[in-house]
Amino acid sequence: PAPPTGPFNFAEHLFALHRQRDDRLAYIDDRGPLSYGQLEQRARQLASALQGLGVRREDRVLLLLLDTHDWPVTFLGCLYAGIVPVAVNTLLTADDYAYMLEHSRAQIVIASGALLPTLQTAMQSAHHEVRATIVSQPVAALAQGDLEFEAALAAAKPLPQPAATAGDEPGFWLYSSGSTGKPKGTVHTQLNLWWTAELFGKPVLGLTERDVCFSAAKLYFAYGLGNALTFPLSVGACVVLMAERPTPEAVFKRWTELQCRPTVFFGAPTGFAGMLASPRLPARDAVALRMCSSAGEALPAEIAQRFKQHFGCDIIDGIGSTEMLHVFISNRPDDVRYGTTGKPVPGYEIELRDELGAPVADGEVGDLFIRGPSAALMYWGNREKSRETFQGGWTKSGDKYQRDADGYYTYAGRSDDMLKVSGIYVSPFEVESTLMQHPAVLEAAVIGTPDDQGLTKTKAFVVLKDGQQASDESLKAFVKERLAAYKYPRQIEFLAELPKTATGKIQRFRLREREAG
Ligand code: 3SK
Repeated sequence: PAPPTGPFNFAEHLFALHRQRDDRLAYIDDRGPLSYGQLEQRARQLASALQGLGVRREDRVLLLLLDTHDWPVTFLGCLYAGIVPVAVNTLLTADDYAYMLEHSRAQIVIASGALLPTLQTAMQSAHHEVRATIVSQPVAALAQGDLEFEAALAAAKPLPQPAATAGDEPGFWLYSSGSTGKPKGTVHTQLNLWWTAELFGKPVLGLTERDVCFSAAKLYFAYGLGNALTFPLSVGACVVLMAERPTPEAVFKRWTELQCRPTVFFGAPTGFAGMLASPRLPARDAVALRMCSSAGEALPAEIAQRFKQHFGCDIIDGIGSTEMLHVFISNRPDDVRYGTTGKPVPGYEIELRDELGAPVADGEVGDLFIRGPSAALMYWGNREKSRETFQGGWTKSGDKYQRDADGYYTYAGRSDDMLKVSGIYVSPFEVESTLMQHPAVLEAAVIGTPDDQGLTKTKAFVVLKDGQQASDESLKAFVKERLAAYKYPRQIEFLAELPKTATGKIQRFRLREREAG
């Protein structure tokens, strides 16, 4: 498809698509429905409210919101005004948010009431520029100076005109984590959103206005943003949003009990495995699913086959990245090869390279590079990491892949040390250094190990100091208290010593071999 030329505002692009039928349902969340007309009205009111608070074009606003329809209202309201939303993971710690507030220099924070205590702790330790906090769905009395989301909207007239943003200028940020160092502020353009819908959401997934989309991956993930905002709103579909954790029971409730039952579900392999293991798995005729999508980690064939046997619908596995904004290699609804990630999405070029940068032959494992129009502009304020990842039009993914003679791609591990647990990156070094803060721990090494379904779980090998004792449960709790809870090691094994090289480097590969038996 030819991209729009001249000024391009993605929020206005979406609103214009639906003005003729603005009573259509756009979202249904735990509070109730929101039509396309209400979405536009509220987003433009928010745009106006932000301007009223002195926020200017290109200023950044931190979005720390659970999945309710205030999320798309906020995100699109910012884009409409040319303000740059910085959407952040709601599961992080006060230290993480303190860093993000300073790094992004956000002028306003829009936060869910339930997340305020963590945000307030972060604000106390950060040298931030936040002028006001707007609170969505407060759960307690607001602190002085904080504004209530509904009241801020009610006091604002819809902004009459969209900002004449250019397709190529910074539009929004998502944070992406690496094995070492701080999270990277990944800067995307507004046009990148358009590209992911035109290249993947519409032609590959084949979403239509008759679909009801429901994503277990939250909106702050690039995957969730496409699934529950960019794609459905680009075709006029309806979206189910859920603020709570996507446990099997919470997902089943939305699949079976809503008046508009989801037709397309977006999840990750660990979630599908958990659902299949649940005694409450709904019967096939209790759901309205026509297709599921999976990303985040490679989908084991056995999980997909069992799911298909039960529900009669395929799980379309693909791989994307925060840097490319969405999926660039994928199976297709009419061409599914379980156990593989499928073929390149048209519009993206894929190369598998050896250590010297030369393409590898079919059947050989190589480092995955992608070239396509939805690549991020850069990591904000981090030239070194930007250059490592964005190489002359090509983006290095950090994954290893191999291609077979038929052109299907199969995941072959990571080229860095990052682990993907339940579809979310975890740095083994961050977990190790946290374990080593425990007074009883001398050394720790963390690896990924496959569970009985082939899904990666973290395991820590720990050496205790002489004469010290600690239980595995107390160490898990210690990590959970200091890092985002999802980063805790699922297993802990105590060793007398860790395998090391002559120069004292921990040999994680020996621990992996030991695990593999
Ligand atoms: O993890 C993935 O495969 C993914 C897919 C779509 C968008 C973003 C990501 C990280």
